Amino acid sequence: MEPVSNYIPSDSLNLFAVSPKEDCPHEDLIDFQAVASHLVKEKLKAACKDCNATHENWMCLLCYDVFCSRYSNSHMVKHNEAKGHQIAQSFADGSFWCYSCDSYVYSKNFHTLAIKFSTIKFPESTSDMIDTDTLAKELSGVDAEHRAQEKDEGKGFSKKELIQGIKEKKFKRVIFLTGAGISVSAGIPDFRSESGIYAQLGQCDLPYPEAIFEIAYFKEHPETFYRLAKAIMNYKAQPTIAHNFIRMIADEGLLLLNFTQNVDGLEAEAGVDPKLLIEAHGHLRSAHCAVCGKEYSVEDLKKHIQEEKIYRCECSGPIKPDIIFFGEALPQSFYESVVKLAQGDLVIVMGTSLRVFPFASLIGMVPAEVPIVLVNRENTGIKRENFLFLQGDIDERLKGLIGELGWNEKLNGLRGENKL
Ligand code: CNA
Repeated sequence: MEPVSNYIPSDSLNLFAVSPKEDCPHEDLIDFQAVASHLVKEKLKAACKDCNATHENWMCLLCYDVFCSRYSNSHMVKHNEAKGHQIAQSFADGSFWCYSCDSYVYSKNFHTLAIKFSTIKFPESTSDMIDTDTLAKELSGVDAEHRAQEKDEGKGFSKKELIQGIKEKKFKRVIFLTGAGISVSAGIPDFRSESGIYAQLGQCDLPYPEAIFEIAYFKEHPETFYRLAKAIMNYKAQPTIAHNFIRMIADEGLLLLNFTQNVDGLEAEAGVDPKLLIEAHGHLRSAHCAVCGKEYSVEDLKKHIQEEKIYRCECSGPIKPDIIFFGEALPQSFYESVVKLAQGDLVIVMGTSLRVFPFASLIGMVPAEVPIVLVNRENTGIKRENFLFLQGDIDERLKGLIGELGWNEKLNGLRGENKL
């Protein structure tokens, strides 16, 4: 695939942080327990203290006051300037921004707030199912500082147990949590790898790379996202070994659910039943106005993207495909399916940095007795008992696994880039 930057004007050579800063020195000022007690349903509905705006507000993590975003009347920015309170949480997507670091920030200390945010934003589908305190306790075992020590090693769960358990159908309710890394070998760049989208966006005129996927930024500057969409649309990707591995688990009747962060549709392309697929960050099969929400033809949107014209609604808002941008709520199906994490008997995590919330909080909802297998280049912060880390290239690691399961022929019969 051609670099994304080929489609984007390189009139700025700014380089930006490519992921939330994990060592923000200002988080020491936060009393996380106190913030958690202020993060309640009523707070999420609060209007901006200065202008009464109710849309896309933020809560200051130092004084708990609520102000509007820089895309409304910038009262949280002004609050930071006036009071020096640096860190705030977005009520649109639960992310954390530090004004002094000028960056999204995250560390294990924010886990409880991230989970509490997810559970109260959608109380109708989660409050009876999830006990936030238990989750927070579980998550204290997920430590972002512990990365990539083991190869093929685990605690309390071995590769032999994994293979035997699948062969003998001891695992009957397998859950996959997947991310952009499983589509990289199909030619679609991920976000955070060295050659990922964020690194390539270093050459664009964006305030910071994540802005390209922020709904508020898109409403003002849709053209950058349209160029990226054109690059991705023009690339006809095929399912990878990872997509086909999920399909094979499904064919064995062992798949409970695949939560994916990907929007490329390659799981369905590989033949995974859409009913077993939760596309947490949406898809490219339909389109709506980013401002008023009116539905538009995705084919017309694609035509506009190809011709590099902004497709606008009658309200003048730009039309976007139904992928979830930062600042937008995840689909209801995501929250409704969260309960299934307690029903799985094996969880396989592949190709994700587990940095995007609330998706990343799923890992903390896996019961302690259920083994988690991570197939990834680096350990994305999972540290617990009952854990096996298959480190390395996903396709290579899965090829080995598939061989040991005796499924080579099955794989060869499936479509896509199987490369055996
Ligand atoms: P990410 O943050 O870019 O993380 C990808 C992870 O996969 C990293 O840990 C990489 O080290 C790892 N990885 C990449 N390639 C390989 C490989 N060949 N072998 C082993 N490990 C590998 O992406 P996440 O999915 O965690 O972030 C969530 C974002 C990415 C979601 O909002 C998605 O919508 C978004 N995204 C999706 C696509 C897609 O649909 N294919 C592409 C790019 C971004």
